[in-house]
Amino acid sequence: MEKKKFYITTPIYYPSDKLHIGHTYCTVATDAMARYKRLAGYDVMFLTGTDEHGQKIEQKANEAGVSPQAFVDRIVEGPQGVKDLWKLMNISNDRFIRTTDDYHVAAVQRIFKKMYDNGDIYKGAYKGKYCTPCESFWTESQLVDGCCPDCGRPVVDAEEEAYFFRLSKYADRIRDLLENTDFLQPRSRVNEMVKNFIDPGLEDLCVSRTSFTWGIPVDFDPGHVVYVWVDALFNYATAMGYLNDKYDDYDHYWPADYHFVGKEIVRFHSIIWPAMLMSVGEPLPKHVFGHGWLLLDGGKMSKSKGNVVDPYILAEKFGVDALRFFLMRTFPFGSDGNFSNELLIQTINTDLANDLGNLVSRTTAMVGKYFGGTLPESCRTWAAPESFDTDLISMVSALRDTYEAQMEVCAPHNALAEVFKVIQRANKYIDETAPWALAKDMEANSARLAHVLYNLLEATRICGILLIPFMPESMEKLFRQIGASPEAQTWDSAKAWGTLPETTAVIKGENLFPRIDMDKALEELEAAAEAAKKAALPAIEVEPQLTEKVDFDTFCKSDFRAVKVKACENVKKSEKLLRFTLDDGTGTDRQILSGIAKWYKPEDLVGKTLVAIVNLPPRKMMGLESNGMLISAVHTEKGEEKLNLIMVDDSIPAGAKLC
Ligand code: ME8
Repeated sequence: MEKKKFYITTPIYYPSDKLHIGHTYCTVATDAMARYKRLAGYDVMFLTGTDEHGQKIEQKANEAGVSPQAFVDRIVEGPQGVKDLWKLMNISNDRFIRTTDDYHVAAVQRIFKKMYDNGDIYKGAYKGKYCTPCESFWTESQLVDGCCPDCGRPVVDAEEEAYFFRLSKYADRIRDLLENTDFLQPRSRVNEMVKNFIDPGLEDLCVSRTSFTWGIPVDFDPGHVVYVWVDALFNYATAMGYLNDKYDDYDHYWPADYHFVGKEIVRFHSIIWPAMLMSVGEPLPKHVFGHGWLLLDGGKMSKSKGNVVDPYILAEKFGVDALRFFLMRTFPFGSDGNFSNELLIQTINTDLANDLGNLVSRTTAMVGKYFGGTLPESCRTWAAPESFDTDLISMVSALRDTYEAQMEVCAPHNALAEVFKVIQRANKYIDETAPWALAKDMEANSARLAHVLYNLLEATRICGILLIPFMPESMEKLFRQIGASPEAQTWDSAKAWGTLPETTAVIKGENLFPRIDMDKALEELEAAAEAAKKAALPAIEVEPQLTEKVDFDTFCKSDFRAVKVKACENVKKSEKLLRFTLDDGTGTDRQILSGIAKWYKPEDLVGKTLVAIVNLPPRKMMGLESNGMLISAVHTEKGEEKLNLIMVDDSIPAGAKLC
């Protein structure tokens, strides 16, 4: 029988900065869903990629002094770039699209022309408000307190010749789609869209720009580039081969089953995207799911606020699977959730170390200890089951269905909650059956003990299968430990209690999820975040040069001389000051105080020839008089201030004038 297809996408990410845990959240959710569908036997297409055009990228590239293409190449393909992060997070995407890929560029030009030819795109003049960071146009009525309704930043007036898309023409059909179908999920997002955008009246959308060049050129009107959202949204179709020859899966996979997107881009996906598809006469995606945000201290994570969380640090410290699991287990998928390191560690300790880890290690240890790793034949059944036997078996046997029901409504957090209810039940079963007590009289109890342990292995196996989409690598290890062959890891076998052969060899392996010392881990995370922040700082920074001119005569009034250090000591009660006794060539010692104790030991400076300005008025510091100033070179290295005294050749006599 031909497999049913399932096509799912993440948003394509802006490669304007390194991605953070918020981006990882959406991609891990999509990955878990894709893996679940593959497990359940679907022919899955999972697409992700990068959205590389637009003014924001152009500006960032200019700031970095590189071309926009070189700029995005580094963030997409470079170390700790987008592709690298998805590899780290074990993301199983089948395809990756970059909107700078030639085939996509050519297809978008064809799409734009198609909408122009059918009269849905026309030329007009754009007057309105533009949010540069969001690359979004807004009408006056959409602004919130005069600022961008998405990001809250100020908008600017913009006016230019531009192409428009007849979004208004599709208002009724979009309203119908939102209100009368399950296209947009969760349902609460429908009300937001209708109230905020449809009810006030949909206006035509400006879909070309002339004020910058980093975009897909409108090929029939040079000077215009296609609005980045038109370019970006069509990625979902071009990556399957729509209007291009690069791929030929469009007829097979389109329409997409799910677009997973963050809540702030639901507007683009549930209004503009279906309207444009209606315009080009293509079927609409079946569902758009608008998930919530991971918040940090109650606010959105963003690079500009400097409050982003680095997935590399967390994955290295706790393991990729633990991180994936935490993201999906903790936050209801449609709502916002507050991220914290404490919550992450707590979840790992409670669910993974305590509940799942203990179940696996206790069960495998007991099979090893009491039966040398292999249970005897006929352990599968027991003639007179106790109520807790039937309770466990019926709960585990029903698990796949309850799990599936939750996954089908995009509630991975609930699906995981169902699995963990069973894991907790299985741990309780260990207490109820007390295998260690049975083991005291093996002659009498060996068959019963073997049955109890078989039940525990089966419960573990079935929970393990349903956890594959969330923690694929750890479940491989788990299956090895409980001796589950590939046939005992399938979706079908998750509903078939008793699949594990009775004489399977169980291996007590490494602890799958070691317990984490909260205080120690928090401290280490803080240090790692600090180090990462430092590493991101520029290697060398020097103060910008002054542009204000000083006239030559004024400059010449400063008297710079070579001076030799006769003595140098720390000033009492001062951490900063050194007191220098200097030979300045006049025959009288000169005293200068200098705030450089952080960088030099006094004894190292004796005998050196330095440069001082000697005609400054005297200054008192810590009760001592300073006559002049020593000249140093200063710069910043990785955010740390560095200072080097200017030392000159010792053959230069004391008092020599520098000019
Ligand atoms: O929006 N919590 O790209 P993007 C949860 N290029 N999700 C978050 C998040 C957080 N703290 N921060 C970001 C774009 N995201 C467009 C998409 S699709 C045709 C074009 C999510 O890199 C965000 O909600 O700014 C969005 O869904 C995704 O990351 C990409 O954001």
